[in-house]
Amino acid sequence: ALQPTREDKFSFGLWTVGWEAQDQFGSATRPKLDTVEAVNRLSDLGAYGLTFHDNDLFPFDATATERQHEIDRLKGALDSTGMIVPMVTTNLFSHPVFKDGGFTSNDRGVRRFALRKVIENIDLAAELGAETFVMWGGREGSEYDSAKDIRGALERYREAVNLLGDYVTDKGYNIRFAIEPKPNEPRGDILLPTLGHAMAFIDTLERPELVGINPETGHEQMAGLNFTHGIAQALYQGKLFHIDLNGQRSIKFDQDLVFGHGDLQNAFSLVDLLENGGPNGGPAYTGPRHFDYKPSRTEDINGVWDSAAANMQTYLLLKERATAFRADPEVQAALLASRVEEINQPTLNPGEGWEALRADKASYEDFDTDAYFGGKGFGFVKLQQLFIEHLLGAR
Ligand code: GLT
Ligand code: MN
Ligand code: MN
Ligand code: MN
Repeated sequence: ALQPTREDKFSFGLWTVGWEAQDQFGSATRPKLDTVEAVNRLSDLGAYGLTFHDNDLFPFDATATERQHEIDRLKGALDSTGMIVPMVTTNLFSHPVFKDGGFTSNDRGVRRFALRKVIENIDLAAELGAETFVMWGGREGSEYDSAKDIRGALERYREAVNLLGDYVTDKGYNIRFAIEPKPNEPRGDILLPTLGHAMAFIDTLERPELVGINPETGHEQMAGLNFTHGIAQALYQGKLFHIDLNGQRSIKFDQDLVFGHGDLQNAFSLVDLLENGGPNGGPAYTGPRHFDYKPSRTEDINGVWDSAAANMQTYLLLKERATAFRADPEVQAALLASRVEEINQPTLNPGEGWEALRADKASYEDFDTDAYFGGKGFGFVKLQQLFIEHLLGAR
């Protein structure tokens, strides 16, 4: 069960294993990784999908012939391995032209260029059969409050996503969009900083059904938020179109560690939610389990493949532990004692409104609050310790 298979739907960004490990303070520690090699190795390790930005595959200034050559090489590798491309995205952040953003640059010419760059890449996404198009607006934002009219910028963001919705609809493409939030880095502050901001923004669009979110573990945790809670709300609102799994240890720069190498307890509750969290105990999410991590700068190419495998193995280990947690009779008794299931019982009786509630003396006048504040506890700590014991493999 710890050997990944295609059915596990594990996918990786070409920019993840392909990262040459240059950072703010130092140059690359690894050579360029060839696309065909990336596809072959990920396939051997048990992944089912590769995702990429246009400029992971071919350079920003590639000629039409060079671009096609790289696309053909990718297609060859996909054909020979059976790997697929579940998601494609566009790089609107590396080139200096995007220094003040793509869709929301103060420069209107840059905004029109960004839209065209995305449209060209949507055609490629459709050609490769990708069903999700991610939009991470890393450069959409500002360092200075005086430098950006935020309401104007959101209006331009909206204009851009609406146009792209028209485009896939008119072309008949089977593609949905997923906005990826991040609070900061590379901009001082990024627009749509959390998944909550992004979901509220999506509600304002002309085709909200075409747009969901692609939350990343570390990005929500950079904002001090509980990733499992956020994912649960995205599922609740039907907006979890894609997911970026990785590891982050507290509020600091974007670490992009291996999944589970950050907040392990939160990773465990997340896998439990994705795999066992449906209303009837079935999987709550059936899309790709996409890893967006960076193999640490200390690693050579062997370390790259070890870390790729570690993402998948950790996920499967947590899945196995989550199954054991749910099946344990002691856990079931603790859940019952903690009344976890009682939250799914409506607070009002069928057909009851405020008048009937007001007339119900048991709910207020006769409600024994002392029995609660002076009495029995909920037993959450005992339940959580069982969760920890399962996570540690002690049960
Ligand atoms: C970039 C970013 C990631 C996004 C990628 C998609 S690009 O590496 O840090 O979180 O998912 O654009
Ligand atoms: Mn990240
Ligand atoms: Mn990243
Ligand atoms: Mn990401």
